[in-house]
Amino acid sequence: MGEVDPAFVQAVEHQPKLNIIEAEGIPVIDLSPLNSTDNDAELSSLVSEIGDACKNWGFFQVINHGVPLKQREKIESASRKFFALSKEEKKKVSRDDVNPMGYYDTEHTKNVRDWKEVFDLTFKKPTTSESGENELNLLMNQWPQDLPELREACEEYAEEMIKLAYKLLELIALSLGLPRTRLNGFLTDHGSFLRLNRYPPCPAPHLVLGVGRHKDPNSFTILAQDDVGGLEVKRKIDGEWVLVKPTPSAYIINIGDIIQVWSNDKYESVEHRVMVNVDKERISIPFFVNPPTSTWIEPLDELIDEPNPARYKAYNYGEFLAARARSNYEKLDVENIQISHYRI
Ligand SMILES: O=C(O)CCC(=O)C(=O)O
Repeated sequence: MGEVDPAFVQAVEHQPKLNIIEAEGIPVIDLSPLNSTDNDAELSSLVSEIGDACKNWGFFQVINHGVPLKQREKIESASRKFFALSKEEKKKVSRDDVNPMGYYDTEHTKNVRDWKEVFDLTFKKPTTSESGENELNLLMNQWPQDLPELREACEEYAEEMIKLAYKLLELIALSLGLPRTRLNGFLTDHGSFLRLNRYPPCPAPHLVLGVGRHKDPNSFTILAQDDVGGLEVKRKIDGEWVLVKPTPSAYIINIGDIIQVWSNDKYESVEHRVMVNVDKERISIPFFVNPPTSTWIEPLDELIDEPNPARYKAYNYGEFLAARARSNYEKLDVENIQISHYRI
């Protein structure tokens, strides 16, 4: 296998093993009970499956989720066409210091460059978001001129993702013993965003990662992956990296830092990373479900009491993201901010 630019090379302890363990155990949860309004027994068994998956894995897959296959095929095909454009065309819609939405191929995770290219999109109206240092960043989508189908596919898909996000948020609330709509207010005026990831073939997949090990800072993520595979999850019971086997048309859901804090550690955000392939490209499409950046994140009142006091101080989500963003685009010598910094 060939060599690669040292900027991409992981420290030896983080290099992926190519003899893969497949995580057959990652729960696959059927959401069809949500379609029958009057079957309480089925709903409560679904809620306990969700609770067990959140507690034991922090990851699960959902089937019969209600997202039309057509929308998924449309966005995947448009993504492939976008990434097939020349570098020059893609650079015309590059993100920059002012607007973090658009194309880029230099993201770093844990200060090592990721083997990937990315296109980020927001579904809020053109807006400004306050960063930690009270700078104003403009969030504005950029669309390649000659690929109108990309915009249509992304807009339709994002609508479906928001519907699915509410279903999942309600199930998670119920699984924590909360009223069904307890968390819904956090998605009003939400700052969720959609990412198109392409992991090109790589001559040295044993040295690099498509995305380095990380936990998601958001509430949860809804991920579509193609049939190539590469997503690995750090299994809670033994710390082994295990591959999430692609399940056609399923979505992979992972709990992020915000749910860990809201739930006061009842659920945990789990580390994951992406391996790349020597001869195949891989496409994945995460939808990051975010509350507005103005939200203060802290354990929910209902989940704290005397024997279980709050384990985190409140933090401002926009400031947290702004601190993270500084390390996403350049190699720094310090670890990026984590929720552990707010532990009481
Ligand atoms: O591509 C994947 O499977 C996961 C992507 C991911 O973790 C990310 O974009 O943060």
